[in-house]
Amino acid sequence: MEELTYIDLKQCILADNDQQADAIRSLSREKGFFLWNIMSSPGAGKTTFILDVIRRLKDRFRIGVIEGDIESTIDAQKMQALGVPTVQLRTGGDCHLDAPMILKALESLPTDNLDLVIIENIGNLVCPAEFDLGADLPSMLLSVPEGDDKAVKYPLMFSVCRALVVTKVDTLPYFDFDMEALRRNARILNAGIDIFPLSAKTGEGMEAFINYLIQQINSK
Ligand SMILES: Nc1nc2c(ncn2[C@@H]2O[C@H](COP(=O)(O)OP(=O)(O)OP(=O)(O)O)[C@@H](O)[C@H]2O)c(=O)[nH]1
Ligand SMILES: [Mg+2]
Repeated sequence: MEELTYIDLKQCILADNDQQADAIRSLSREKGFFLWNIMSSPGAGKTTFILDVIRRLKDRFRIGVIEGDIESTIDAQKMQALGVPTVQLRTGGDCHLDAPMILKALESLPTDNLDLVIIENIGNLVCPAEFDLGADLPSMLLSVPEGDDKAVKYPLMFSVCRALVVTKVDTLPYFDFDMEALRRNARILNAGIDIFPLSAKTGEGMEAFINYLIQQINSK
């Protein structure tokens, strides 16, 4: 019998992605900007959180934004309204951003004059975790209403992130959310993960995260 041709497309796609992620790392080193990737499920609070971070840091760092969405420019318009250079990536159905998309977006940003590039990834707790974007800080948001069991149910995302922001803590009185259980389960997967409970709505906990981010950027 003739030998069967077998091509593992996922392996090919991820290998190609990793090469492009290395190219992003070289570019960010050469140009001197810090790349911060933010992932979460839809509606966890990425845009609200990023807008608050930009308001707090835009006089200190030159910031640019890459906004990933399946459709619409709603979030990108909010970023642009704060006066930061913004690129909208419309995937038209793809549930994640990959390294070639980020390289393309970086071509449209004034990277010679930026200190911090923020990526708002597509709202999805699964697929974005598989794609290395060459970020200096891969991070995720988990909001209190989503529940404290998500590290157990979606382990890859918690494994690949260096920072976990637990947002919407102002809603803790209304949900059975066990912060210690979340910390425990996240650290089983990822012992070194840095965890920040906060609310982008009330500002509680924001300063601790901002100080962490400044320290990360300055130590690149
Ligand atoms: N109570 C409370 N609500 C919040 C907080 N952060 C965001 N929200 C609300 O959560 C909803 C979703 O917030 P977004 O910032 O749009 O979430 P997102 O993750 O960017 O959503 P997608 O881009 O669609 O994935 C909005 O109604 C926000 O006002 C918070 O800290 N506390
Ligand atoms: Mg958003």
